[in-house]
Amino acid sequence: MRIETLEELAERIKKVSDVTILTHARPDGDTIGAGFGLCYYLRSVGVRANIKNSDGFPQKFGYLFEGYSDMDFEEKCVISVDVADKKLLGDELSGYADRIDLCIDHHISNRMFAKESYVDGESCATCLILYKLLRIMGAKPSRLIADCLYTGIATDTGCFMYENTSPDAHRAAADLKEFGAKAAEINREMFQIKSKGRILAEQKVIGSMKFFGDSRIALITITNDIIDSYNVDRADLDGFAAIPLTVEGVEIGITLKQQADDPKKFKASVRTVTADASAIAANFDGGGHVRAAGCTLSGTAEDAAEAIAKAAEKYL
Ligand SMILES: [Mn+2]
Repeated sequence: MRIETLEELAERIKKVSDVTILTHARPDGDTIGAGFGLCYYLRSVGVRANIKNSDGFPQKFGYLFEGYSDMDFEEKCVISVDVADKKLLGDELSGYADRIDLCIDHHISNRMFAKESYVDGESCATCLILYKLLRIMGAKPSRLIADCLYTGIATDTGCFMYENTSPDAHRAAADLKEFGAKAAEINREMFQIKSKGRILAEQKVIGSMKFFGDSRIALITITNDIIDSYNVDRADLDGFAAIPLTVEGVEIGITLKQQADDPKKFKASVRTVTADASAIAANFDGGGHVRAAGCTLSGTAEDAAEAIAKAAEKYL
């Protein structure tokens, strides 16, 4: 069943007890911020609540859970936050897949797997939904809750740079700063700090940059060699795809990633300023969104680069 309004959601939240909160696998700032934010709020009003994740919570977000420990109770209610599909719960939490009571999410693609769902596809972050919910409920976020919610809004909007950054997101962030969110510290932690290995890997990858189409196409290659020599987490390579488009005058950015199980295969991420990225990817049976898409190419790194650059030139 769909919960249509924040007021209805507030009524629903007022009735919960002994809650387990589920977050999605390979957790990001939004699912972590929403999960801990909701958990701390419920505890603050005397509701027992715990939070779970299949992969554990990365230490990068440690400032949100330093003092956290699980409570002892038998759960009566299961709530998922920022989870668009029950598959995204991951292996460890898969046993919960068919017994989620309430889902709070902002993915328009939400599969409506829970008994009741509040999904606002217009909201840039689940944390923004939670912020509005708490205000409707008359709650004044603690400093820690403000940090949680700020983290989710900042990370899902790329530090307020993506197109999804609504006026509401800025207003919520301003309010959360007044409630004590340490925005500058969080932004530094989330958007500026990188591991030494990551920076050295980026240096190598940037060194691989090639230009095509009168320098309007830039292409970088992440090889297995680079990943292995700098001990970079394969799951954590997403930011690389943004690098080619940071070059002035570049309109199509392509990132090739060599596959661990088959060095003759490269996954390509295509990012564009105005061209149709999904159309470029479709040349190689791939697809995606208008500004971000992907496909897979075979051969050597040079073959893959030549092939996709040649295809991309037609879209300049
Ligand atoms: Mn999110």
